[in-house]
Amino acid sequence: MMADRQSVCGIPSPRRAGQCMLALLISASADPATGMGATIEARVLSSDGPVANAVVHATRTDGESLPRPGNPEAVMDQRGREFAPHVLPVLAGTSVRFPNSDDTRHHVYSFSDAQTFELQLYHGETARPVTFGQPGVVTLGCNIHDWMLGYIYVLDTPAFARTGADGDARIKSLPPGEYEVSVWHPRLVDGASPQARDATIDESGTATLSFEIEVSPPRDRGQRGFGDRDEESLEEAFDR
Ligand SMILES: [Cu+2]
Repeated sequence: MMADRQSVCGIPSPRRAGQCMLALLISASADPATGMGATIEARVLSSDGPVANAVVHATRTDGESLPRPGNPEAVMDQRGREFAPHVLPVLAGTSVRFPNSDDTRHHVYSFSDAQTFELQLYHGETARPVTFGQPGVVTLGCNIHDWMLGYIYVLDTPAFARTGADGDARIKSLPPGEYEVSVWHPRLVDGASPQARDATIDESGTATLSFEIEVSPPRDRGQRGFGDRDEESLEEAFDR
């Protein structure tokens, strides 16, 4: 084994071969665009277990700024008559496309203060992109399918990730430094927001955090509205 390492690295000393392996591991974990390899790993739990669709977000507390993408873009799909993903975190200024992957038309709207908009009945890729400039929660609905419910969480930091079904989220490619990490979820019980946590990450390091939050039970499709409206008549009414 050692002979293989030496031949890969081209360095005869066993000690230096070890250093070479370490250097390879660090460069492999660093983001090629930023060269930064630090990570915040967060696990979000409730009393019922792992919480999916929570947004873990971080800001720097050491006075340094985080690199921001030039023209951020994101996608909120409509698939199986649901928004996909259910929760989409974006940096303020992000242009979001709303493709419709279903064979029925959708009519997407939001009355939220952070971004009021409407995309009238459409198929496929024809809806205009919407730019979300103001941090806050944007709640999405569909005029045809009352149960369709989605969220765009607009942040003023580029450092964020959404939890999967396992309740885990990873914010990757961060510069080392000091951070404050918080969690948001659309069904957070009022007043039950978790305390923000401080995290210090050194070069190519990982900070691991765990959050306990309290969320209200999800509503199923039948509870989210009056069910499937008369699609044909509504489509005709809106189809102008
Ligand atoms: Cu719809």
